[in-house]
Amino acid sequence: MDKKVTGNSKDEQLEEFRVDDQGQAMTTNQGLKISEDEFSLKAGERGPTLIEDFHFREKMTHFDHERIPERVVHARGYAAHGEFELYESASEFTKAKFLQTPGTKTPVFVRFSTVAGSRGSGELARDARGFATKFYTEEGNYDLVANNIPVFFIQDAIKFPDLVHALKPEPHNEIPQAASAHDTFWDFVANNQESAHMVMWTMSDRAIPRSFRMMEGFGVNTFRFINEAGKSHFVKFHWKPLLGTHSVVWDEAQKINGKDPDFHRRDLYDAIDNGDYPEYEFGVQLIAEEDEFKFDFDILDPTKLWPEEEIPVKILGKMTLNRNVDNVFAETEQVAFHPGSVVPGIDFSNDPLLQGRLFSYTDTQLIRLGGPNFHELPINRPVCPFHNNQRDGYGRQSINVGRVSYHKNSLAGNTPIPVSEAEGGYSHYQEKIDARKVRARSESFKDHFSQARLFWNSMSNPEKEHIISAFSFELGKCKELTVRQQVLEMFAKVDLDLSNKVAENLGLVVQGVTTTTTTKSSPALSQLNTFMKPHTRKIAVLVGEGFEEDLPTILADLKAGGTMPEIVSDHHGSVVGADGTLLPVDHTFLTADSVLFDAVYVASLHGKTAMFEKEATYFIKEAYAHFKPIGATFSGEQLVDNLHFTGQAGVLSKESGKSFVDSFLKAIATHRFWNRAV
Ligand code: HDD
Repeated sequence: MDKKVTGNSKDEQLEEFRVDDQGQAMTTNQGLKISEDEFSLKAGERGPTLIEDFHFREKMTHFDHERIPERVVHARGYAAHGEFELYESASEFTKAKFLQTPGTKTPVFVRFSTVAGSRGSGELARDARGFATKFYTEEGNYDLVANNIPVFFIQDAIKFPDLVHALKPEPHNEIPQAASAHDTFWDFVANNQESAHMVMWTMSDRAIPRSFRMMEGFGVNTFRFINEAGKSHFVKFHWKPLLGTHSVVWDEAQKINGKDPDFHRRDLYDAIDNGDYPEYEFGVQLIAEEDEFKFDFDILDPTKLWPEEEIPVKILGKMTLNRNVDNVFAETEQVAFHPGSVVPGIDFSNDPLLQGRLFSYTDTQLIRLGGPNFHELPINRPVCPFHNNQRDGYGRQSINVGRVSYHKNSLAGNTPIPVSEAEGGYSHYQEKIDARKVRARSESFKDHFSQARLFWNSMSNPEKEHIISAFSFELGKCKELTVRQQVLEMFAKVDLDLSNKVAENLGLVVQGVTTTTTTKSSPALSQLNTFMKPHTRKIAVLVGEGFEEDLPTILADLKAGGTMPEIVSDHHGSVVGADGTLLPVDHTFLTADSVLFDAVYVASLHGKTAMFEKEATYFIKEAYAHFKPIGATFSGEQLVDNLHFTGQAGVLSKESGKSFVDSFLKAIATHRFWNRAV
């Protein structure tokens, strides 16, 4: 077979492993053609199945072994292929080859995930999102294993099992699934106050993203860049989505989990399938080694972010996700990330969370993927050659020829052989360390509240209100009053007003707590300052029979503006316009719901059935309550008027034609109208 040439070295490599079964004769795994696949071999038509039925045995055994352990965290995930293109050389800071020459393209594979839930859980859980990227570079795989939140719950990896045990469903009844709203999680928070900053983020809109395509990614840990001259800079990694950072509201998130628990994966899959490729810029924050102690926080503390206004994010390139996987198990489930997979020019800091991560990831793959050869799975193979003396183990695929599997040797000319740094050999940064072995935490890690408050100070009013409701929801689900009280006292240290408002909702009182005083804020943290674009936003267009002849033009203009109008009506098939035009119906009120759309456009008052007005009214009311843009023209205006929504922020009903389209696109770009009277 000719080798596939796509210009993407990973795609070309994967092609060698793709199997198309269509049109082929069925065989056993031994290649034996099968003549019958519906009846097991029996002693007589009504008799018992015979053990000699090798086809039955093979088929059943394989099925019995289909499942592998899900990831201990980040079990629910979805992935896509793409490429990273460098805009600007980073050679001043790192010698990593894929970051040297502008225009260099590197194949990538990205897996997004929720953290707490099981593999089948709903995707709109209030949770951090994983954002793990494997760069298949010429120098080996580089993994940037990031989250959509820039800080972490704990400062030392030894506490990770405790955190995860507290967060996961409680062990005595395995409740609740994919939710932090329960006693053990909040008991952990109150008793491990280093979690304050990240909890502020998980209670914010960041924890309920609108789409994987609309969230930032943060490497969290502090790494090092090393340049050709051996100079080191501390570095934090960022992904910035070109569609901006957007979220849904909590009531909506909970409903989406019921209406479409696959909402985020469907969104990613469909966007790539439609050619609306998700794009993220890659940026770095850099601190020269000599500036390590110049900040009012410890730059190695993973519960601290580096404010972007103080340490700007330098944009180096762009990642585009342009290909869905062929097989979710083979690729998405079997991909194995590791923050320790680095290339020359990228090194580690002493961040104690990172140090522990460097152990955990390989260890977990050993049980999850069943042995030490997971690097040979097609999705995990580097695109560059790999040679060493590691041998054997379950599922070994390479056939290493020759008799030498040790170093040093003379029988194979002492190869494979380590090479010098000049020839690309990885050499660890020679940081000087003069210390005693201690089990301790640095004094400089002890301030848990200043940055939690900085985050709070940076929020707009609606974002603050969402945080207050999130705390009220989560603590309201805790059964233990002592847990609620301890958490209220803890967050009073962040902001008394926040804590008092939550306390009021819980019927409790907070007393005698001193709030941290920082007045600093970081505008980059508020989602109100993100990119606002209408692109790829889904509009539910409510249409009944006899629609006006201008409607198809309006829909075409909305599409040309980058949005995705979809027709919702009271029956499947088509709706018929006043002039006989047919519009194919995409969804009915039974199969769609306002929570699955970004905006609603009401184009008719009546449908074929009496249900139309009732269902459309419900649809509009819900979209309104979720602060979404609502457009209405023709007889649809009447429906919006009946609800007294006309004239409210983000409700457009007294315009028509092109001016309606322009205003509606602008409203869709605004995302939500928080100043609406509810
Ligand atoms: Fe982790 C998976 C991100 C701290 C141990 N982690 C995992 C994934 C992401 C992250 C995105 C999913 C990868 C995938 O899609 O396959 N983890 C983070 C970030 C952290 C972090 C940004 C904070 C800086 N993790 C962290 C600590 C430990 C782990 C402190 C343990 C010491 N993480 C794991 C793990 C997982 C994992 C148990 C589960 C599945 C896997 O590795 O492959 O090893």
